[in-house]
Amino acid sequence: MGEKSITAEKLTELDRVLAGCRTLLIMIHDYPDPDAIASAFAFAHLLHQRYNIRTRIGYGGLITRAENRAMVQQLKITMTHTSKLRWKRHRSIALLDTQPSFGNHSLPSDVKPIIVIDHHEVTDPVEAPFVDIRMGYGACATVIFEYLAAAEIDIPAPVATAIAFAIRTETQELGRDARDEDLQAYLQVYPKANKRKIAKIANPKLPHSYFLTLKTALSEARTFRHLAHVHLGRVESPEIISQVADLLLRHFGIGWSLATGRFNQQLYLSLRASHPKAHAGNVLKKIIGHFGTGGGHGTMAGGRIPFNGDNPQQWHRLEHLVNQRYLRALGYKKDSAWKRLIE
Ligand SMILES: [Mn+2]
Repeated sequence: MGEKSITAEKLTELDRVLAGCRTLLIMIHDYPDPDAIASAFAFAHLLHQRYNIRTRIGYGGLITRAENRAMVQQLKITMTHTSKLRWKRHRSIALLDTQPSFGNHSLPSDVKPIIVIDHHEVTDPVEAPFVDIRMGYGACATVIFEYLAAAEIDIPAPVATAIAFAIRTETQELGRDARDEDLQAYLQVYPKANKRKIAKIANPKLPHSYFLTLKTALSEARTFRHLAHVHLGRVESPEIISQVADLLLRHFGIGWSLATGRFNQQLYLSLRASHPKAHAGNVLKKIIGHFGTGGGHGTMAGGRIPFNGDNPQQWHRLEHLVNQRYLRALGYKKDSAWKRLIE
């Protein structure tokens, strides 16, 4: 229950930081997932109800994953792409579900947020007038829920639905990197959530490209002992990469999975681990090193390596290097022999 009073204290601090504020831009990470989208949607509700602040939700990248598109459509969540934002017009900015140093958002480096709320491990100190980072929370949406609860604000069905779906997906039904706070938040929003909409959001029609990527994933995946990896090559959107990493991890006997994809002159990486204390964020940092940026939690992490390779061989070399560093990060010889998952 100690966490509840922390939120109450933070709410008082938020009151001070937002005094006199009339409009605010809520930024989330690129290729936003349900947790980022729900966090922004719920935070907008808090800011409107408690401070009468008008908000806009900004994001970079694309929203191509069918589930995420369905979420935005079903819950009528209005979001603005960064290409349509003029930074000078937004004096107050909140950054949610990520941190300024992470490199996975489109906030220009000279634009400083006044609020940062997140649940990923802190790797670089976060400087902002208001910072609330709850490492160990399964979902950022849980943190925002606690603010709504502490402020005793009614949660309407669309917001409850968004939070419920976010917690569910981000923690794989409350089983992955989730703690009691996530469960408590889920139990409180679930009765108010629209179950028919959750079903529609969770099971949308999938585009043909999804099945093409799955084919590549299955035929190109390699394993060594309890490690699996696949390089998907060029992808239509980075969102598919984490889905493939999740899928490979489900293979019997696999404890670590790494999926990569080439997109926009960057190699995107998604790392997953079965063991709850695997420190996937640290392992991914070892793999990426100074080549790029990344972050994560206990069993999941993501990052990217900027790369200007213009021929396939250069990309292959980078992917090969990633394999070696993956093996080394987990204590194996860098030239261990990978085998095809499916011959
Ligand atoms: Mn999150």
